[in-house]
Amino acid sequence: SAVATVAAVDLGAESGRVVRADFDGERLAVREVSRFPHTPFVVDGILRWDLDLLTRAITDGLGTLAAEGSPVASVGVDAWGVDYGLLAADGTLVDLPTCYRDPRQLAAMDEALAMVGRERLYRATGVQLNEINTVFALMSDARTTTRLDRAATLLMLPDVVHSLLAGSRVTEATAASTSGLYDVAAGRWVTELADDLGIPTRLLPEVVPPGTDLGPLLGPLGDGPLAGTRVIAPAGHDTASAVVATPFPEPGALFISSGTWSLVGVELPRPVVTPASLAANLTNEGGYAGTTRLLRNVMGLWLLQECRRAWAAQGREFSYAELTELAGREPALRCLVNPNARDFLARGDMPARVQEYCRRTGQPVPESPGAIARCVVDSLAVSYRVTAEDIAAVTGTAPTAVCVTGGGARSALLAQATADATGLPVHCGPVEATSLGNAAAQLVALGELGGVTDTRAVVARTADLHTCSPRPDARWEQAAALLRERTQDDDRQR
Ligand code: LRH
Repeated sequence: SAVATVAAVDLGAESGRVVRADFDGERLAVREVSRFPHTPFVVDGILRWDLDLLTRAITDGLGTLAAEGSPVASVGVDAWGVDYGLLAADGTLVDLPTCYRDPRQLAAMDEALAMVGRERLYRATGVQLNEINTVFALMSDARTTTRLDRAATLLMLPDVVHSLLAGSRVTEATAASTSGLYDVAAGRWVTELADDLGIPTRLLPEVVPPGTDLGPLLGPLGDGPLAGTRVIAPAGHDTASAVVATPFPEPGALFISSGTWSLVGVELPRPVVTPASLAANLTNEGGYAGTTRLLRNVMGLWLLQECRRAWAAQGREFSYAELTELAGREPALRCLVNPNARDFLARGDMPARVQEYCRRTGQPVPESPGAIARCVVDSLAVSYRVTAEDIAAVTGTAPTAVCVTGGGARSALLAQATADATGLPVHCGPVEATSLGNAAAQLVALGELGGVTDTRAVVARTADLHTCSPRPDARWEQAAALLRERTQDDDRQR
């Protein structure tokens, strides 16, 4: 049968990629056309993303795809949440987008808490209190820079790229939902909150649902080999795209979108904003087709990414496969860190910080890279268990299985630890869920796929999936109790 081809651009914190997706009515196949690593750097005292490199690499990748000769029906961009670009009236960026790991956001969050309180921030948006949220970056912009004065509109990062591709000036709803300034239930910016925090509401753009056609691809590619290609917004938040392509072999399963972050949650018809969800600090992010993703951001593979970077700087290069191999030879559960402690948020010497955390909390200090990686893997698995318990308490329904997607689904060690810690079967894959979900939203908009149920059936048919069974071991339950205590201590120090 005829094949529809679309391009999914997926921007991650470590690297971006342009992916070709082909749907033949039966199977959805994705293939990476190009991949481009990138690193944030400091400009004018703030950590920023290298958007010039990213846009050049995206255009080059689309050029490579065009050269393959098949017509490309559409292109769509997803990226990590919370970060944004500021556009001047002529559509150009006023400066490079800032990075949520800049320490300026910690101080801004503390100020916001003092000004309006945690409960108001949560009730207005359903979004967990997290120093990475857009609202705190914008507060810092307003108080310590003049960048907002030069801007006419704010767009979330995927839509900054869409604006460069199609000249659009709107932002997509799932991306907006990560900002901490958007009410997912009501589908509107919470302008009263923005006003009270000193954030100019004139910057907040029109919000459109995933699947919106943003116009024809402009520029030399649109005028040339990609004439006729549309720009279609997918679920712009990468995690939302990953959930679209999570197969969910049983209803009510917990998803873990596992990359730089581990996003651990469930898909629900509507937000849950209650005293219990506030106390558990679970977030309600916008999902595809009006769903809600009730989840927690767990710091994720970031800890291992930064460990690798630190070791590489000392001339010791480890692949993820080598690291998990070394970690697998270490005994489980010797020491545990709270991955979400502020200690681990910023870039830096992560092995030393993991060791320091263990020392400070009176645990055995892991010395070798294998022991440190083991500590990280166990700590993530225990965090997943705690999150699963919190979600069950808040929704009244205990998950019966876990679906892990993204790069983290490659790690058999992490999958086994997750199964053991949660006591649940863990379904692994697809690794490419984000790109698949991005492509699927475009294909639904083009009328090639029926919707999310259809998408998940296609993904289950196409992808290489496997299941990991839990092994009973009471130590994980004790570890979960311990992690809860440490998390309370860490939060008290905030
Ligand atoms: C994962 C992610 C996550 C958070 C973070 C900033 O890539 O999008 O959901 O929002 O990045």
